[in-house]
Amino acid sequence: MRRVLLTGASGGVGTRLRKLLKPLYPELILSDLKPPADLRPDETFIAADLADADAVSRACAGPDGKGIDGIVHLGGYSIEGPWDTILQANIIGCYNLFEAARRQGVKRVVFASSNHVVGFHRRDAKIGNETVPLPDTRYGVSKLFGEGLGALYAHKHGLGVLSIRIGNVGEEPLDQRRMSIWLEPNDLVSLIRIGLERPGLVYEVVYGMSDNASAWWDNRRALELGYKPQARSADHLAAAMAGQAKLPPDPLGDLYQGGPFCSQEYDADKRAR
Ligand code: 15L
Repeated sequence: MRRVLLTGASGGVGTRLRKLLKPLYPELILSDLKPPADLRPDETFIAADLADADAVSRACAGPDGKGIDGIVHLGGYSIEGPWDTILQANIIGCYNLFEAARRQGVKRVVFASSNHVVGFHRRDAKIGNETVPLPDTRYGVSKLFGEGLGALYAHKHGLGVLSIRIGNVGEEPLDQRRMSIWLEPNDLVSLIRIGLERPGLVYEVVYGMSDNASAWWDNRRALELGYKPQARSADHLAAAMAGQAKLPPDPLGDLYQGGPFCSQEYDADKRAR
């Protein structure tokens, strides 16, 4: 696995990953709508709008047109948004990405899915990767679509695909909800390496979280695939509680794993069932 394309390289998670992946994959190719402000001379960048199939195809051909081995697909719209935004960036964009990967003979795709695929599961439930998805937003639905595409391209077209249902990536858990779903960046790199390098991988879904004592997810599949999370959210409890104290009350969101993504636009209580 030499030539790896990182989409969404200019975003928050992309910025962290770009630095951590470069030593592992020296031929790392970065892509996004615009280059990172601090792009270094030893970094390769290809601009691509995910909704533009030709541009995505050019990115997957690599800087010299000789192709790439693997893709870490972080690109797209990373929170809830208007339908057309989600449609272009996450639905059409993800299709363009997998289709370009198939045509270019890319071996592996790591798809950055999200905890919002299962956001309407309650916090008092422990769920695995076979639990029925309950997306909490149009954004969550688009991530479920991406997981579906990944499964299709793995089983029908022979790509190896890992969907990581990422919790929240950062140096520390930001609040009480993130204590359960926090993913330290180096632990994300460990999961990405499994997706890019584990021999024989066909299609897998794992949860992207560190070693969180209050987790709502049974991540045994990730452990079976060799994941050994190093960071523990319990070591950052004080920081998370300080963040929690600054949040507005959200009794509805507090019931569900997706938190504020569930309470946003919520009006189910206004209908008789
Ligand atoms: C996500 O999927 C988002 O991309 C990120 O911005 C966070 O909001 C995260 O979920 C979360 O649930 O904390």
